[in-house]
Amino acid sequence: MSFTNRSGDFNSDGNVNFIDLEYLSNWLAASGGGGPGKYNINYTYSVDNLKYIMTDETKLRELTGDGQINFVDMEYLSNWLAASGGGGPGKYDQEYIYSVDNIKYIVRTLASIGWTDLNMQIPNSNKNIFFEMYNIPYNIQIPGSSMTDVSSNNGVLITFEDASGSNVSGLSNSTSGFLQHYDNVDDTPLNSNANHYLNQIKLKNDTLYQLPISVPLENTIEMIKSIALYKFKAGHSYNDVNNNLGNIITANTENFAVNLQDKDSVILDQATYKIYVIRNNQIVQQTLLNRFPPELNYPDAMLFT
Ligand SMILES: [Ca+2]
Ligand SMILES: [Ca+2]
Repeated sequence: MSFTNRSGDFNSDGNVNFIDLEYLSNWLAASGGGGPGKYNINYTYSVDNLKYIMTDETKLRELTGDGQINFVDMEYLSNWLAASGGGGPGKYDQEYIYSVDNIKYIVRTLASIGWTDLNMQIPNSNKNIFFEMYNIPYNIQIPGSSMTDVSSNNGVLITFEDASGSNVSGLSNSTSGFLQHYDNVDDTPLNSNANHYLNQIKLKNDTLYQLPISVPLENTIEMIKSIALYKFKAGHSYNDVNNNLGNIITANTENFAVNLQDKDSVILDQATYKIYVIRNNQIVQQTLLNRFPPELNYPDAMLFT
């Protein structure tokens, strides 16, 4: 099941409707009114003997902007349902005025994006490039940095300039690999032959890497719009269809403007802060990327922010 993160979706099925109102009502009754200290606990509602829970994730879907789920949210949801004509698809992200109190109500799509909601522009094409990356900081702890806690099993996504809307052009997957932890000999070159073009890229110990993923090309020549990590929220992962929410952390690639062709390989290397384009078994382009944020001058990070 794929879903979008929406305020008011208390039963986590992607839509907001009367089922959520009932779920919320029963959880409030079972938990004794909700609010602080009531999250992540399974409450059994004595009337129907079913279990109700609001997790940290669903807590983010509260409706009134106070960070808590309580009776005020139930009233808000009830009024939105009445004003919108029952909620459901097509009713989100627009304001409805409730005729009884003449106040506006809205159910919003939230910033969190489900991994399964990322759509590929053209999943199948006879043209493609390959993308891989190395030496991404592993599990670093820098307060305020979105790279904090980036670890293995997070995703990678690539978007070309001509991808439309929210589509992406390439995604890591379970066969071609989510981020993996390199925990081995420091400074191991991608190719041990000193004359090989990949010899200059060296794996640092205790870093993350992404093996080549195929990125389908729509046109003969493409340019990359963005390269990003997808960091799953705590308790979420790509292989849990009900819990795969995360945040997108984008690399600063404004220096990188290369026309890519069919069968090119693109390698992003955090250790050299470069992005390499390989064509016909040679490096045809290497671009030094901006680090983020430059004024902080982190020792290892930060191509991604
Ligand atoms: Ca729902
Ligand atoms: Ca609230």
